[in-house]
Amino acid sequence: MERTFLAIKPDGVQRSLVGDIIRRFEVKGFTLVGLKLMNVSRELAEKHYEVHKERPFFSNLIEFITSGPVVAMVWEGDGVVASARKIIGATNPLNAEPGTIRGDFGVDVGRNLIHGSDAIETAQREINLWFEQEELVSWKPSLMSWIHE
Ligand code: IDP
Ligand code: MG
Repeated sequence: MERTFLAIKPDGVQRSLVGDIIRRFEVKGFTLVGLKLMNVSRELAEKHYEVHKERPFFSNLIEFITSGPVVAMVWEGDGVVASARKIIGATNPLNAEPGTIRGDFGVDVGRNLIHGSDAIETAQREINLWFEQEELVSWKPSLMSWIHE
């Protein structure tokens, strides 16, 4: 079953948006299989954002993501990787459509509330980076037959 890694960034936690953000993935019909509130070490942050290490915003990004608690999550479902990216919206909240998380709650690319894996392979890498295998819970919601034909 397809899985993705999502993280509510420190701005989402500080602004009391954790419940609202989680709710969007719940009501969509995806299954939560991993969840933890954590402070992010510089080492983890740098590994997570490794592909951006040459970008001018890298040091600000690392400062920001390590500045306060983050809610790290793994969600499961058919097509969850691409669908979660749509629910999250464009990287710059000013370009994100209303109805998306970034479109509804943000105005600044450096405060865009949530991370979501950009591809199935990236998701696998990020889940392994952020979670131990035993922290993930495989379960079948009992209302599945009302969500899937
Ligand atoms: P994504 O989060 O939509 O996948 P990426 O291009 O992977 O966007 O960039 C990772 C994160 O780096 C973004 O979510 C954002 O917080 C930050 N970022 C990206 N581009 C810029 C920029 O031009 N200025 C400042 N921060 C940026
Ligand atoms: Mg990205």
